[in-house]
Amino acid sequence: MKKVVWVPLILALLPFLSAQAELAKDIVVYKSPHCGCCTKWVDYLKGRGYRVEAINTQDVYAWKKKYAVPEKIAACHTAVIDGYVVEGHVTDRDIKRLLLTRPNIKGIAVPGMPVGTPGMEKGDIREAYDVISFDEQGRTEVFVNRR
Ligand SMILES: [Cu+2]
Repeated sequence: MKKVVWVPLILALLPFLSAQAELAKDIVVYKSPHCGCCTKWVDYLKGRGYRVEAINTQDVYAWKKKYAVPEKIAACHTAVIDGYVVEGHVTDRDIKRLLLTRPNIKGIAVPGMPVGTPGMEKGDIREAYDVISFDEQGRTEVFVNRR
């Protein structure tokens, strides 16, 4: 069977798998000490059971460079979990999707700061956005779209 067939199957099973699979919960977040939305995202993760080590830095771009986050999709904070880079206001759901499917990529990013993402709440407003995956060479692809 072609590999591609398995992807929808895995995604369909995601809610059941995530109840059982031991997904990583330790996450390191690099952020500016002055970034309010970053702190809100950290609180969101803690609320979802993640053990967060938040590291304040004056030079977030040094960490983005270290973790190969392409400039064009860079956001505010950069996080590392289970060998993957998570850039910006990514949801718990998409972190789980990443850790369960384990694609051959460097990480995922939510570029910009879409309103309605965790840490960017504004009433009931939900902006549509794409979660972008990137590899070590800076190649990007749509990981999933959120509408
Ligand atoms: Cu932000």
